[in-house]
Amino acid sequence: MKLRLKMIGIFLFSIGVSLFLAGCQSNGGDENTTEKNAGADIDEIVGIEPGSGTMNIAQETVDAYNLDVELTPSSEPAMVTELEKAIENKEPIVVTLWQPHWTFSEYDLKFLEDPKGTLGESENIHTMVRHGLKDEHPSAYQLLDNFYWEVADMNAVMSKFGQNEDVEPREAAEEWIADNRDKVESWIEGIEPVEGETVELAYVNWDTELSSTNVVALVLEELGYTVELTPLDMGIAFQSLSKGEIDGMLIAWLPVGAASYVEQYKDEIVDLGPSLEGAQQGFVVPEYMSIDSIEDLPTK
Ligand code: PBE
Repeated sequence: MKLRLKMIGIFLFSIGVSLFLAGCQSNGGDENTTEKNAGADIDEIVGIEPGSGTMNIAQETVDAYNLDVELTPSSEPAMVTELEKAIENKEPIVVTLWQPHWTFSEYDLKFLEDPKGTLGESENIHTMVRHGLKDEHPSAYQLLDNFYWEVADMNAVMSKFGQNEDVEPREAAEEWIADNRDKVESWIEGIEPVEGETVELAYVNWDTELSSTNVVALVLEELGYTVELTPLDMGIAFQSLSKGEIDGMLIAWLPVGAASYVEQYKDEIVDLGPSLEGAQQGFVVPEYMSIDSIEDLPTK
């Protein structure tokens, strides 16, 4: 009787061991499959605000590569939250993102290669004003024309408030101005101060645009202007500028991001050229993902 129980015990034990080993093997197998088709479990690209340059070119990219993924509209903060959640759980995720952006210093991220170039290579952020601004507010026009800074400058402002909800973009811009007096002096040199004039700048609620727009607004205030800052969707901002309802904006990423809007409105707006060069947009993933190219994503 005792022996029999022992035999049954050993039998059950060995079944347990083989089940355990089988389990290990199938786990290993799954991992291999995941490695090979790392892009295959992606069925979504987390986007930002509909009507943004980013979403327009992201949709063109999904079409150009015939991707079998849903481009989900969202917002910059919601997209960043999704990215942070995925990173916390080491899950796969693809987002539309761009440089400069503070998330690149916070997390290990990479741009997926874009062999078709539909998301653009190097982008410049152009300043645009309405027709007539030069004559009606020459000092503001001159400052907007002179405003030029580097990726590192924008990053410095953006990281002060992007990572810290207690800091307002305006405060971050004030700090940057205090630390970069030389640059600011070079923009305002020779410009006549004004009294009692108001200018209105439109911006979109993105950290990059909040940075530049707040810096420029503060410098215009130094010159004596009252500055109204109006948050608008990108398409509405272009439309308003074309009608002369706003005076200027610092939101147009070119040659690719805002190209469709510029094409539509180019005759009704004045392009003052880049305020920043060497920006980039793309599909971005955490470094731990094994895919490297948009071509590794599932196609239809
Ligand atoms: N962005 C951020 C904007 C400009 C800045 C890249 C999302 C866009 O062009 O859509």
